[in-house]
Amino acid sequence: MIRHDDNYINGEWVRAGSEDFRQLTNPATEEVYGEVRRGTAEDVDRAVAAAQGALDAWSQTDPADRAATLHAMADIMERRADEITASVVREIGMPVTRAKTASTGVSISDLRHFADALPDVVWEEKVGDSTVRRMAAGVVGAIGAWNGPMRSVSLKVGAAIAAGCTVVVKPSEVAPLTPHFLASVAEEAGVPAGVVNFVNGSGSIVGEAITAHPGVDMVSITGSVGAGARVMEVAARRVKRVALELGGKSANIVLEDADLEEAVRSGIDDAFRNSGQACGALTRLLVPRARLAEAEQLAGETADSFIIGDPTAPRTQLGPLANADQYESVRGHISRALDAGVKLITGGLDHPAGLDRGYYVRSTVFSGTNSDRLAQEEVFGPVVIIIPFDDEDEAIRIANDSEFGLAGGVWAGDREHARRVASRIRTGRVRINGTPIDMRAPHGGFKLSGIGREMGRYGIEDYLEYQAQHG
Ligand code: TXE
Repeated sequence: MIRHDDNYINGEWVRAGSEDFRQLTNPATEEVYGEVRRGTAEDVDRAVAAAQGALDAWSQTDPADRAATLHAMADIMERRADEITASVVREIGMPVTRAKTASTGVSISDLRHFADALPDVVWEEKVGDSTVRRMAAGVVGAIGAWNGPMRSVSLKVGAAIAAGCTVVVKPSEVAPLTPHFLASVAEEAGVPAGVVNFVNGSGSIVGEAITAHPGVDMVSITGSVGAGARVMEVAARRVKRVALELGGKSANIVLEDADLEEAVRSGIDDAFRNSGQACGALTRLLVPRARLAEAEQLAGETADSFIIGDPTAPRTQLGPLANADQYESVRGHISRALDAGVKLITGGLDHPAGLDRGYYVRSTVFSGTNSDRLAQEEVFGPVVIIIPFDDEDEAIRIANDSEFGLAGGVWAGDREHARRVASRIRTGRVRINGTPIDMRAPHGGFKLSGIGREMGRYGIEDYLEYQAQHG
């Protein structure tokens, strides 16, 4: 059993203030393997005081020194990559081969991207006789999610400290252990006391205390729409800036002249990463009506080919869902779709063969319409719905007919055609013909998907204010 008692405040590991513990369950085995002591509002007070105390000195450091610190943190993470990966596998059931790259590897490269982007930030420019400066936004509250326990935190911490801000982090209470490696990495890299602080605990106590705290200037959260909206509401009382990285229901449009087979295979792959627990997953597959039957067959075959099982096994592509609540939630979505008569292509509610324990859900494909509930709500599991369209305008209309606006995909015979279509889709990013995401480009959403952008220079700029100096 792992027992984690401490918060990281002002450069020291200090016992959290409550006598309550959150138990941690391995989603692949359903065994309890650890517990974490919950923090309190008083812990938040101490962490915010530390962050306020460190702000002036840190914000005045040379960006080149901050870049060196970020590279030092990345070096340490690289050295400790195996233990960080093992932690995320145990904590949320992310398959190890994927966790190495999509969790640990990307978190390392994000830190390096922030360091490399610092020289591109225009810190000072002349407007007439005045000088316009970029300044750190102040003390940042950073609230993480369980689906990407390390990355949802490292993106915020990396960008914020690059900008010269200091941070109070609350990892998701569902997956708090993996993000703590970042605190220990910051400590080892010699990040000054108070620049990075971690407080464990629930959203309703620690999350609210951070958001409401008069000493916190800005709050950045990755999570559900409900939690994001609540943060915005509480932050509004003190007119704080917010960055909200929330959910998605992204469409992958496969146009008439695209390579249907490649598009469907790549699209299903995108949708099922992290067992579909990815905010930008392409979970609506839009295909020409004349090719619907072909697309259904291809999608079903691709979904069936996923190797599901033990996340510690290198071959595994689909692990369990991250926790019992998520398992129940995803099964609820599937069950409602079945009750509503949406056509099931493959998967469904049966437990995957040979897996007696663990929160496993079969890779599932439905075929329906965009007005099905399944096409409108974020499922956050390995579930895709195929939707036919009659022409390009209809495909664009369907893609935009969503409360969310996070991501999308367009497949066409030529790139320019795909780009024209992409420009009409109201989402924060669009993958064209399956091109991988460049992690230096911005990530974030329109509509219910949120406010602000993470990653690369754009991520840093979210944590900066302008100051005009006249004279
Ligand atoms: O996350 P919550 P949940 C979506 C996804 C998933 C659903 C529910 O659809 O099924 O949300 O997940 C903190 N003040 N995503 O309920 O509650 C909380 O402690 C301050 C999408 O497990 O939104 C945690 O640290 N903080 C997604 C974080 O918010 C509060 C990632 C997210 O928790 C708070 C996760 C409050 N009042 C879920 N209430 C994505 N965008 O990738 C909660 N929190």
